[in-house]
Amino acid sequence: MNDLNTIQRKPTDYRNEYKPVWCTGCGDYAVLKSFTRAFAKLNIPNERIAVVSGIGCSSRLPGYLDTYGFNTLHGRALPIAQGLKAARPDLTVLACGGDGDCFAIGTGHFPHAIRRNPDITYVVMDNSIYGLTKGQASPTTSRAFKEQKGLIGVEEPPVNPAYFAFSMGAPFVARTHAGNMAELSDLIAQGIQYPGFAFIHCLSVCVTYQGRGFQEEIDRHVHATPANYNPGDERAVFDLLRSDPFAMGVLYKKPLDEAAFDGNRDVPVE
Ligand SMILES: Cc1ncc(C[n+]2csc(CCOP(=O)(O)OP(=O)(O)O)c2C)c(N)n1
Ligand code: SF4
Repeated sequence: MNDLNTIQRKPTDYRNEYKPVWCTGCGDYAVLKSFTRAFAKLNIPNERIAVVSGIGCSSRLPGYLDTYGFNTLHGRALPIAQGLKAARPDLTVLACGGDGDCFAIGTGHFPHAIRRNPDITYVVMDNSIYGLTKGQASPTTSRAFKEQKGLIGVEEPPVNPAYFAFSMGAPFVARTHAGNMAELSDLIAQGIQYPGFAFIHCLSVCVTYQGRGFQEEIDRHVHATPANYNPGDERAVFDLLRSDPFAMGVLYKKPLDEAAFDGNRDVPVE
């Protein structure tokens, strides 16, 4: 009989028999694969993983995994993931969903989850649109996408997810895109290993309602962080996050030995 602790699991061991209903070419397929690659890389037993999502095309992801999963309510992935982690700290808990789920209806939960700093990895699949409900603008929709199919245009500038997370105090902030599965699976694995709230902003194309513009923008602009970039240097992180929405990789990683005082009006923790 095999010892469960010595079995080397493969990415496919984390998939169930259900075939995703996503449109052909949707970026979320690559995100699903990246989840399974990260789990296999860390060789986590399936029954030790729980993935909690909200509602949206991207939020279907837990339904395709052979792990615990919960496709909850729109915008409510984080409260439920936090409750689960509080009740079952032994589980590896991840949350996931879309930009609408995180930055529109669910946005009130995001800073408070960050403040509590649970050991949860949160992957937001940002297609800068509401996919499931057929192409309405979301808080991350760029004004440049005005002419794209399905969008009537927005007047407001988009939110900056990584900067938002960093400014609220998230200790681990990363960004990548679904076209780079090697980086995404590595970032998910790093997020799982980081002992606190890990936020991963993943640009993921909606081929049906976003048109070509989003993919072209990704192809044209994404690049790695500079070679001398130090994700532990908060001033450098601030400058990068304010100036460069296309730098990919680990953007901020709070050193684990750093005191808990974050410059707010609270007293430093001894
Ligand atoms: C309380 C509530 N309000 C609205 C909806 C309708 N709704 C379902 S998914 C969605 C937005 C989905 O966009 P996003 O979260 O970005 O995910 P995507 O489908 O793009 O992956 C909306 C508005 C809902 N299901 N529940
Ligand atoms: S509508 Fe867009 S986000 Fe939804 S499955 Fe299709 S391509 Fe993906």
